[in-house]
Amino acid sequence: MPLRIVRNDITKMKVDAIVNAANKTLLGGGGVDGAIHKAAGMRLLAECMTLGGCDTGKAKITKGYKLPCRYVIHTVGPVYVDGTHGEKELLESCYRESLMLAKENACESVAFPLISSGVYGYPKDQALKVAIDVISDFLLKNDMTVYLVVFDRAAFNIGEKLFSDIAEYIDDKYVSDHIDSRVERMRRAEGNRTFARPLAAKCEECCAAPFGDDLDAILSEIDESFSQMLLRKIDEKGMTDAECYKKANIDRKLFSKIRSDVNYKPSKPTAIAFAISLELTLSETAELLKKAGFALSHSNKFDIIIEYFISRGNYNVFEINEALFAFDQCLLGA
Ligand code: AR6
Repeated sequence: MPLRIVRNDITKMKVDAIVNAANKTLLGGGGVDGAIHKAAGMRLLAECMTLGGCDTGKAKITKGYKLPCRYVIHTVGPVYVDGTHGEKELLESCYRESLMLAKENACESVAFPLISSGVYGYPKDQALKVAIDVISDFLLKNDMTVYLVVFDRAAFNIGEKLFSDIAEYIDDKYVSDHIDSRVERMRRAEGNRTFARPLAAKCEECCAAPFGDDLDAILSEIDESFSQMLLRKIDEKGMTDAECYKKANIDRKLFSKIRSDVNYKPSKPTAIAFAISLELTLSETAELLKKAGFALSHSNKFDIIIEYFISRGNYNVFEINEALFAFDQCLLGA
């Protein structure tokens, strides 16, 4: 089931559990911890007082009280020193332990803030990478919807190198696209002048042809549908259905709908998510998209970013979503 990156105040998330970036006392503090205690009310503090604190990298669970979630999972992130004090392992452990607690308590949805990335000073891009790595690994084996809640856009910054590479790629494609479209416009104008009459004459010829029976014959040879091609590719790649939809960041219900409806028409991000999950080449991706009536073009950033990742053989849907989010595009998956 999917990982979604959203911009929100975590205290407003209607999920089974939200995760709190707490300190070892579990008795409240500033940042997201302060916001959660304030929104949950004094009874949360009262329950926290019974827990006896929590070690760094570990997690404990309480009720949600006045919050719109059932539970709050309190975890204590590492204070970032210089990256050589086991910070990464401890931060990974926060996500893992919180997810395990959520699972043990039958949570179907859980929302995380970017733990340690505020007062505790963990560099935000690295904190985000740790979060995405651990959560996506967990989601490959477990059914849960996980939200990574990013408070403000400034807090969300993908690795500088990746960002500038993509920005450059977009620029290049825009430039070539603009040149192409100018050439195309001229060619069309030229073509219209040269071929206006002969084309009209030809049209009369075809329009005069009877096509009643032919149309039936043509329709009976209708091509493989999106759903059929998707299922065929899953088999060819030796994947199970579950492996495919989890890797695509698509939820099981949507996949079942696609599987059971041979004429299902997915949204473009869903179709692309499957192409990424199946690790299709650019031309195979084009073929799959065509089945759903779509194409990748150079006239929008979304398509160019997708092309950027596929052409580099990077099929990590979570990294792609990270980039799409940073460029203000809609995300892949359901
Ligand atoms: N919703 C979502 N994210 C938020 C919210 C919110 N309402 N408020 C802040 N953030 P921090 P830490 C983001 O400092 O670094 C506390 O005093 C924020 O932008 O809350 O783990 C505890 O008691 C940042 O990206 O947690 C500890 O002493 C992220 O949440 C200490 O801070 C985490 O920032 C823990 O520090």
